[in-house]
Amino acid sequence: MRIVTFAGLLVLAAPSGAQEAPKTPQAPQVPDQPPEKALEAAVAADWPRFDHGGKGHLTPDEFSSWLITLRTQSNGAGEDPAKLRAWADSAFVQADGDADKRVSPEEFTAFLRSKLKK
Ligand SMILES: [Ca+2]
Repeated sequence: MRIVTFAGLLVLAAPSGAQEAPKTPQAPQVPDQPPEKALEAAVAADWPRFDHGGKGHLTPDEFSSWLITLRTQSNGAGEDPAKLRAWADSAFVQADGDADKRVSPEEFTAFLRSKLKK
């Protein structure tokens, strides 16, 4: 009996709440990337495929091939190549904000962002 009583005392003496499982912090919710970040990440991921030689900018040809690739991915193939090229050439002028005939990653991202907002 003494042992049982002693055990009972221990239980009674335990501070209330000690039996609760420790609170595990909620895993932080990982929100979907905001579109801006997703866009930057997508540009960064694909940049090496189109910036031949890792120059850090796109030539008009590289820009056109990237843009036409993106457009073909979303619209499917079958558009008139000459029209696509003319479209891409005019887009290059829009994207090349400082008109140095090169499109930097920042210019490219800004250009795509401006298109996404529409
Ligand atoms: Ca430029």
